[in-house]
Amino acid sequence: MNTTTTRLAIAAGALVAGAIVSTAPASAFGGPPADRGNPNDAPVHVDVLAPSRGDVAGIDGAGWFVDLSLEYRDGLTTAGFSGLQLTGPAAHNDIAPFPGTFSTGADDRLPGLVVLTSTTSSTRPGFSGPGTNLANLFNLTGVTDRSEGAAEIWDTWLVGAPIAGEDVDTVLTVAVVDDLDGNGVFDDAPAVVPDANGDGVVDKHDLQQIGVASNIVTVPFRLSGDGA
Ligand SMILES: [Ca+2]
Ligand SMILES: [Ca+2]
Ligand SMILES: [Ca+2]
Repeated sequence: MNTTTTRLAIAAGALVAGAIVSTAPASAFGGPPADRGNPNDAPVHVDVLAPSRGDVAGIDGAGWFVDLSLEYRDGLTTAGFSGLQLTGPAAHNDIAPFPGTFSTGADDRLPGLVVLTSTTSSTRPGFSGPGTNLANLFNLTGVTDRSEGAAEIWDTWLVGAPIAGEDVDTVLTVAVVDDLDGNGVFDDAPAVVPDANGDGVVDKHDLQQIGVASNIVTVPFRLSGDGA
């Protein structure tokens, strides 16, 4: 083994050891590290770039980000990607040059994506509790890498209202739903994820029951109630 190979082996060993042992910083959340799923056997791979596990995010329950990287192994067509998106509430909604609708429910630009929080409001207009698919609230959607026939899409949401509460622990859950209607496109995210396994909560287990095309990422973090 030459020096370069040895260094690579050591680095790889350190990465593996890190993945198993050291990704769980001491925090108020306890338990195992964030569930990253298994990226190796699915046609879509989800990474949550923000928030990180244990973060205390935002201002008065708003002003936090959800920032995603979604890699579709078979490219943009199977992603159901329908265009670049720069959108938001009120005057920002569905206007040139990168129109996209803005509401709760499945995203018009990336229609297989499901984004949930465990504390999503059930009383705000358009929101129906933790099963509410928040994907169509994302503001900025673009294509970052198309090498080797795949498509990596970055997708970002600046949360403008305390839709998941404040001064509260929550869990973000992100996945891409499977091709449920068999049209060859991952375009089947529901507006509201049902309690499919009937255990009284809506979480990753219900997504597993519905069927997913990706890993399911869960990130426990806290929504700050502090002002600016
Ligand atoms: Ca949209
Ligand atoms: Ca489909
Ligand atoms: Ca359930």
